[in-house]
Amino acid sequence: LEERSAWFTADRFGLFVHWGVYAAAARHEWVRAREKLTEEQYEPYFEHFDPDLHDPVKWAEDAWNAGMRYFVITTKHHDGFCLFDSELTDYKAASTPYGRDLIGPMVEAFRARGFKVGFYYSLIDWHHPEFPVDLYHPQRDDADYIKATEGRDVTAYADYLHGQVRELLTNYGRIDLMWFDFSYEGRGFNAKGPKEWRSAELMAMCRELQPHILINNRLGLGIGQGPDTADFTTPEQVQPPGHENEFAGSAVPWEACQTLNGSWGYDRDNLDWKPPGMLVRMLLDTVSKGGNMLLNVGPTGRGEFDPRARDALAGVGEWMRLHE
Ligand code: JFZ
Repeated sequence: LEERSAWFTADRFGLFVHWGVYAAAARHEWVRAREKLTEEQYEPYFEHFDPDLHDPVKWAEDAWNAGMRYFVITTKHHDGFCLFDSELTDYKAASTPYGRDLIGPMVEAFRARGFKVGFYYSLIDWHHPEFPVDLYHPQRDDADYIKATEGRDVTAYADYLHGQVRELLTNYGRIDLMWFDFSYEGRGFNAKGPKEWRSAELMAMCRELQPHILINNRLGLGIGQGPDTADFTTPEQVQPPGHENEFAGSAVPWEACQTLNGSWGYDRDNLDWKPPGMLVRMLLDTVSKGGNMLLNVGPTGRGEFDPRARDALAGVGEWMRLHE
């Protein structure tokens, strides 16, 4: 683990990107669940998805200038929409008006700029016909819907999830990091965790396809040194307190993931933008405790970084250059 994670602990600072059809709704990546939208109500964002201003070379440039050295992209989020050209579904960018794979060009652009590349993949999937409705699902309060979907077979969904991860780790060259999201065993009806995801088997497949890969801790398995254990932990939207925190000083790398404004997906009318000075202090706080920071940008539906996100990254970059 120490050898495999050497680049990760040296790089320290990464770019997280949450992007999908929810960016067009521009009010949080959980919009479908928050507003309990049906498949039909959510459909227009897919039908009109056409990020005409998307330029991954620009994204890579902005992130590099902020001092970021690795990149993690949502290949699929909880709504089930895939940025990659999966053969296992039509719910993907290639089937929208945009009409093509978004992951290949992004991987290429970020690699060319010098980034390590990681894939976020949502274990949760509100689109898949065999994904059992649970307490997070958009139709969680719809008794008729729950009744009608009672027979859903989570093992059939797990086959799909394993198949998609195989595609991701086969079709895009070397992948440095896998960021699964997330397990919630014990939380309400049809809760899911390592048993439903078949996490141990999934992890073994990742390690077979990409032996050097780093895997996060949201598959519901243990952490640390062992065949079935995660390689790093992911405290979320909190800075682990103090040098005595549960992660500091342990052999297991940790990575705080943070947002620019509290939302991961593009949230146009949000006013909680963190000023660059705060972001710098968060980065210093993390690094001083031996951790990484994965800072998120939620690009717009047209494929750009919002000017407020670009300003934030530029502000961090300014500090970087003054302190090189
Ligand atoms: C998850 C997602 O639901 C969210 O949309 C975003 O992608 C984020 C990075 O990850 O949110 C979580 C997942 C797990 C916990 C908290 C938020 N958790 O285990 O405390």
